[in-house]
Amino acid sequence: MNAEFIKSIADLGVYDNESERLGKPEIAVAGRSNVGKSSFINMIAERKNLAKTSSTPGRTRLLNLFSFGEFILVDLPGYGYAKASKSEIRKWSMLTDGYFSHTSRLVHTLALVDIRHEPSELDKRMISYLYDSGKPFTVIATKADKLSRAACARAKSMIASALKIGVDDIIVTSASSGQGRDAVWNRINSVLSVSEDPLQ
Ligand SMILES: Nc1nc2c(ncn2[C@@H]2O[C@H](COP(=O)(O)OP(=O)(O)OP(=O)(O)O)[C@@H](O)[C@H]2O)c(=O)[nH]1
Ligand SMILES: [Mg+2]
Repeated sequence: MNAEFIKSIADLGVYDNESERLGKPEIAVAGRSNVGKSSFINMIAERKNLAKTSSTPGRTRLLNLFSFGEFILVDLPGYGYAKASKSEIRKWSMLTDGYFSHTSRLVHTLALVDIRHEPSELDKRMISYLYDSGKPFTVIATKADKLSRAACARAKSMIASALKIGVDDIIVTSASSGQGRDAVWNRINSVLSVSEDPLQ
C-alpha cells in the first residue's frame, strides 16, 4: 500500500479547501488519546513511520490527512487526554466536532477503543454521536497483543455490550503483530465499493 502523508490541519477552512481539492471519499480514525490511532494507521499502511506515534498521550492535536490512493484517511486528534488544558480541550472539540459537521466526504469512521479497558464515557459519547447522526462506523479494538486469546474474546463481548453493538461489529487488531489488518481492509474495501455505487 502506497500511503502518503498529505498535511496537518489546524483550521476548518483549510480542511474545506483541501477536501475539495482532493475530491475523494474520507475515512476517519477516532478514539481517545493514546488508544493507538497513529500506530493503527501505520499498521494498515504497512509503514513504520507514516503517522507519528508517541508514548506521551495527546501527541496528535491536529487533523492529519493521509492519501491511501482511492481514499483519504483522516487521523483525528485523540480525546480524553487528562492533562490537556481547557484551551486544548476546546481546540480538540472544535476540530473534531467541526470535522464531523463540516465534512461532506466522510464515508466511514473507524472508532478505536483499547481492548484492555471498559469503554469510557467519552468512548460511549463518541459511539452514540456516530450512531445518532447516522454516520456509519466500525469499532476497532486495539492492542490485542497485550491480552491472551481467551481474554481478548471476553473483552470483545464486554466492549460490545458496553457500546450496545454486535460482537461481530468489532474488529480486534494489534499494531505490533498486524492482527486484524486483513479484516480492516475487507471492511474498507466494502465501504468504498458501496460509496462508489451511484444507486446506493
Ligand atoms: N503493544 C501495543 N502497543 C501499542 C499498539 N498500538 C499502539 N501502541 C502503543 O501505544 C502508545 C500510543 O500509540 P499512538 O499510536 O501514538 O496513539 P494515538 O491514539 O495516535 O495517540 P494520540 O495521537 O496521542 O491521540 C504508543 O506507545 C504505541 O507504541 C498495539 O497494538 N500494541
Ligand atoms: Mg496519534
